[in-house]
Amino acid sequence: MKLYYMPGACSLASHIALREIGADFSLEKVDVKEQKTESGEDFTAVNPNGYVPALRFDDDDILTEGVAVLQFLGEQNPDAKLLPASGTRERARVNQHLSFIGSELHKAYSPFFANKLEGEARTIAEAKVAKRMGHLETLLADGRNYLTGDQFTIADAYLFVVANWSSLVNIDLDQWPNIASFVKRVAARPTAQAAMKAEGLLQ
Ligand SMILES: N[C@@H](CCC(=O)N[C@@H](CS)C(=O)NCC(=O)O)C(=O)O
Repeated sequence: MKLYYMPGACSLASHIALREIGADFSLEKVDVKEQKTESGEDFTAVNPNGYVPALRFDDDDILTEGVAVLQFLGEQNPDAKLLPASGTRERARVNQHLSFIGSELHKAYSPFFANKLEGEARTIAEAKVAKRMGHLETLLADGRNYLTGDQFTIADAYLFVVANWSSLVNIDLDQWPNIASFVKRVAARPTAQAAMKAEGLLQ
């Protein structure tokens, strides 16, 4: 398998999941502005939507959309316990978090990357992030290690990546101490360390 990624982007969640399951995979960095990969591939031929992540299988089939990639990796590797069994309430809960992070939280951070946000536009965008993060801060207030309890899941990999964007866009993560602790906890996982090193985010 090959993962198309941008350093620190949402593709980092898939990257961490690949390491959590012990997959045999390679990495290909993408320049989304140029729509070229580091080895010179035309990225529009990989993902016509032009964004990462994309996962290329050994038969050249390609899977896109981060949540679909994460779910596939979790489902194919039950021993890694990244995703509870299909049809259970626990699975529904992970799906709830994936959906919330993908459509509510990730997209609340997106405007900070797309535009130079200033004045009222920035205030409105910050308020939206704060509302979404506030929801997760309350959830984590009971001392649980991860979103659904003490088991790390694909939803945690995704939240880790998105919450980590805060410093890049000058949002103070420490205003949500439970999420800040969560981010440190996930960052300390050997898989997250290895993934961030491989993407050039850590020495
Ligand atoms: N719906 C997509 C969105 C992926 C996405 O937003 N990727 C960003 C990085 S986090 C990207 O590649 N943006 C570049 C672009 O859209 O041009 C998914 O969930 O996989």
